[in-house]
Amino acid sequence: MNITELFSLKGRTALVTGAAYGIGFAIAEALGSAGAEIAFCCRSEEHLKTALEGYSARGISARGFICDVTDEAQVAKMINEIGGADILVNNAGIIKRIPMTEMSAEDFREVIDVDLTAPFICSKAVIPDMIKRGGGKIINICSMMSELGRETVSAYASAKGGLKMLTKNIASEYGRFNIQCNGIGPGYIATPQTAPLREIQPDGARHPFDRFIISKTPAERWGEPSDLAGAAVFLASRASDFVNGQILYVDGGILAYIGKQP
Ligand code: NAP
Ligand code: GCO
Repeated sequence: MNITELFSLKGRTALVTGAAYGIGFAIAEALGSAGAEIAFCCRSEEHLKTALEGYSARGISARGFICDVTDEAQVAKMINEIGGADILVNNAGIIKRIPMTEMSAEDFREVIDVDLTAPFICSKAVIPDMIKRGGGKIINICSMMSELGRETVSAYASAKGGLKMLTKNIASEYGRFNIQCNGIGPGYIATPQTAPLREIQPDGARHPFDRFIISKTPAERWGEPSDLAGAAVFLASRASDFVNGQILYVDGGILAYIGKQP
């Protein structure tokens, strides 16, 4: 097999959850550009419509579904309509930035439900068909918070830490069926999810957290969703057939760096 074929996704079906915009959209675009047939989901009709226009404008043929990934019946219906997936990217996610002692159990559970239980639900739904097909790829979108904590993100860090271990467990339990389950751990990426952390201040200054992240990133910049494209194609392709249970951090060096001296 030549190197181009090794990274080709031609003839594969990829389902990317939460891919109406942000990281999911960029990953779906990359997988589509590598030849995969794209299916994606989100909860909002408006987001779905805009996303379909976006994929079409980029020459990507994508099928979009309204599906809340925390709802097992909706997930089963979507995967049945897709006809199964060779590649599943568990990308859909939310965050609630609340000091832990002020966070309700309901808010905590909602974050766990989307960021951890939903990847379980979606993975459980695709694995039986992947086994019948002779194998598959599951990619879980983890986080810096799979390794680190910080104020106000207790639910999110708990979910992303759990997602790292779910990744390792799926790899352990289903590797013998030629299913590879790996994670991508993005650093701080400029998307709607992190927009509040990058808001320009009333005096025109950059957000303090924005400046903090720049000081903690050797690349001295926020990541762009497109920075994740290569890692996603690699982990979705034959090139990673002997890679299993790994988290590939695409973080501009944050996890390696103590941070710039003030
Ligand atoms: P985002 O901009 O908030 O986009 C989230 C996407 O998920 C949207 O398309 C949203 O569409 C969809 N979604 C949310 N809840 C859903 C649900 N229950 N069912 C189906 N779709 C749902 O987030 P992002 O920054 O692109 O992040 C994507 C993933 O990367 C998340 O797992 C996040 O934790 C992770 N991550 C982000 C960063 C970062 O710095 N941005 C870094 C590391 C990891 P609807 O609202 O229409 O459903
Ligand atoms: C936050 C951010 C982070 C990023 C990402 C970092 O509030 O700290 O939202 O959690 O979303 O997960 O990898």
